[in-house]
Amino acid sequence: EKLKNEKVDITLPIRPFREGKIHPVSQVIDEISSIFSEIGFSVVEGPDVESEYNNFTALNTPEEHPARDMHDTFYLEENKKLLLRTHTSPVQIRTMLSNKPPFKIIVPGRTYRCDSDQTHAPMFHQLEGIWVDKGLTFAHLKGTLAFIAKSLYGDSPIRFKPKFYPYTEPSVGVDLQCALCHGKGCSSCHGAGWVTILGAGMVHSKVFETFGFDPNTVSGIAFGLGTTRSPQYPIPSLIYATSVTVA
Ligand code: 2U9
Repeated sequence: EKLKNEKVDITLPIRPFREGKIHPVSQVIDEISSIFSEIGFSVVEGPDVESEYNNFTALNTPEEHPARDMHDTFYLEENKKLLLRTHTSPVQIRTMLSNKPPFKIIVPGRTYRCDSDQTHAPMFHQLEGIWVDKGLTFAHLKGTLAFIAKSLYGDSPIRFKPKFYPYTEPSVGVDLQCALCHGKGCSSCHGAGWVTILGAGMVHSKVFETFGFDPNTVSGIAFGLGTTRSPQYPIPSLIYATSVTVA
């Protein structure tokens, strides 16, 4: 009788609860990583706190280079030996230190610079990549970047322009024709008709020499893009992560 009277109805539906979801920045990184995996790149990660050797010296960035200025870099020690990485390139350095070519990797992650303002956060995300093997040429670089641009942005034309980075030579910037105005100029592209989407180049021979790799035998392509700053992504989660105002 007691059991019958004290029966508890456990079939009551639970109260609704808020579901979590993947952060838009992580979605962007996952989607770009999946595109790179189609052409054989694996994903590698590394620490946010780095040595000045991995962040600068090994990347052909001498002590007097402006990028080393206190204004750009969060140093963690008076002697400037430890810092918050200013780019994800130290992970490529770690890979070169512990592996022999060939390797083909992308490196997504947090990066830090102390030059923030209303449109630049002191912590932002980058995705860089490096492919080192025998016989890689500028054609491999152009082909890889054209494939990535097409996968991310569809059929908008791209153009290459000369650039300078201490760790690549020659270096290029890649522009995408503005997907909103098709090159006419609008508020999204600041009237230019084109938007820069990434930087890239052939790995500098001095970088190879640091690791004892013979630059006459191996060559490499390298590239970098900002995953939170790239405008005009057509894929849905990327639109969610960026906001574009149409003129
Ligand atoms: C090694 C050798 C070469 C990585 C590269 C870029 C060009 C580049 C920036 C674009 C916008 C990052 O998000 S951003 O601020 N990066 O343009 N990065 S080549 O080159 C390397 C890296 C490591 C050993």
